[in-house]
Amino acid sequence: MVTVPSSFAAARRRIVLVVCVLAAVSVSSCQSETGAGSGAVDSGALDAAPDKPSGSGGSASGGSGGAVAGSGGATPGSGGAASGGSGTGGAVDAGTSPGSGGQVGSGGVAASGGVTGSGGRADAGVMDAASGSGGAGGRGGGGGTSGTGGASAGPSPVTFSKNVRLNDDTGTGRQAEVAMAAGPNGLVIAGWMDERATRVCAYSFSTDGGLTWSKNVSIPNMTGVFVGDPAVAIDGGGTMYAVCQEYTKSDGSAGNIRMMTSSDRGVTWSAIATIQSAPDKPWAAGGTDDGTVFVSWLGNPGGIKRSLDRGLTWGPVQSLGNIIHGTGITPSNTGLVHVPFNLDSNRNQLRYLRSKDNGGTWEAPRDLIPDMGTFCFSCNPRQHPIVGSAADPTGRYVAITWASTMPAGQGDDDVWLMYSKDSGDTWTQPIRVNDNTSPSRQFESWVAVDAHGAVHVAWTDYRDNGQDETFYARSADPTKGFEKNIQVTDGHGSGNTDFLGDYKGIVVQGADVLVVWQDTRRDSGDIYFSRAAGAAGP
Ligand SMILES: [Ca+2]
Ligand SMILES: [Ca+2]
Repeated sequence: MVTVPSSFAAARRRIVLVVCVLAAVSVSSCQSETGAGSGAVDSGALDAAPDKPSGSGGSASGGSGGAVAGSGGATPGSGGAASGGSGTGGAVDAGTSPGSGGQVGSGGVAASGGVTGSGGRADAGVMDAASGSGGAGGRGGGGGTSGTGGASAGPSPVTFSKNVRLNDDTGTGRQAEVAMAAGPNGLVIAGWMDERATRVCAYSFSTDGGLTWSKNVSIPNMTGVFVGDPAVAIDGGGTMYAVCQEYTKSDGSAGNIRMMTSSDRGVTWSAIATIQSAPDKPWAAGGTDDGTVFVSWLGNPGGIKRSLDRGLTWGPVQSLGNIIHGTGITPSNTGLVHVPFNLDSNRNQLRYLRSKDNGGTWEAPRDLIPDMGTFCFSCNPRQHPIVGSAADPTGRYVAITWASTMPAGQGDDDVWLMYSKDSGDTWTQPIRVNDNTSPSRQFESWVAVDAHGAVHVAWTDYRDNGQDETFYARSADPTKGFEKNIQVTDGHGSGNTDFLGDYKGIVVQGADVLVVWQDTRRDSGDIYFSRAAGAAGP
């Protein structure tokens, strides 16, 4: 969505590409965080009755110990000590603040008995409002690698790496509006709007799954007024697509979608071409076939179209109706393509378009819910009706996310998710992802789905005194709730900022979860990346 450049006075020059500091991503061996409090949770803290309160907050250290033990395997060394996990329950009563919570700690619900080792993926951490006085404490064990007594693991641990800054400038210009895509053989690309000098769309890519990143490359403004709103994609053959909106009117009411591509893992890039006239905000997605790429844009009407030859030629435009912002595009390897978006924010329905032939033809659109809630256009920073989507590689398990104020929420922005297990035929109602217990803003959510159908969500979170932080949550099956929210950021910035870029990126690559976001810890905006190795594992 258009934002007026803040640094027009800067010299109008092509960005000189600066060498990127290729900071290695370090992965902590720690598997679970320890909650506040002192009373250790042993296996006895695993309680098959999810509605059992913890009483007066027997402040649990860890929720982790018990949670891990119950989640199918056992913590290394504890030898499957906790046989306690029932098939259904297992609340971790990790109360640090009696009466305030009712959160069930993550990892605390065992899919099957710990000692049997047959656990598989645990249904971890269902939020249970009936948990009564159980405290909010204890980051419940996200851990649970297989113990000595168990033959297989519980849920894969989630440990985010040290945050790495991707924009390689040394100044304090603002970077915002970040998107990310993953492809074959460790290929990842991130793109953002960059105001280090004259505003450009900037990109960095990785050929090793995010361990190291390239120097920044860019698409400058060439014939318009300014540029922004980058989008990125990688197709099944590994061609990278760097997309950028070039505005030809200063109010953002007209412009062109620009694109450059690389088919040699970023060694060389094509010339920058105009591929579509559009007023604002393109999105892009790589198809599973080499050379297949989708591009969408907002407007009245917005549209979507497909290329089968790396963007050289394009098929017909499928109209999307009046969309203000946000058209997630989710291809798959079975020909299913899912496209959910907010239609006409005055009427505010969640509209869903599906193709079963890889975007060759489209079914009649359906409205999944009639009201997506209230979007905080006037907030600082704003939340627009942006809709993210993702699916497992087959397109069967599909997730849609957005942030808005809904009647079932906290009275302010919350993160919502709808989930389908049948290729988009039927959907859950909106499920709240954020588990903070006092009202605060959670917004700018984005989603990934792994090969096992598990859902991974990232968003901006103001729960810690209104600071700008990024959080994450996982669920093996969102119909059973989400694991306890985890903070991705290892620093924080002021949340008192006028603009946080509207959206962010999260992708699954193999067994890893990759997250990219705008961060105000250093200046008015930088692009940071973190990686949770193995978090999308079986
Ligand atoms: Ca910056
Ligand atoms: Ca909230």
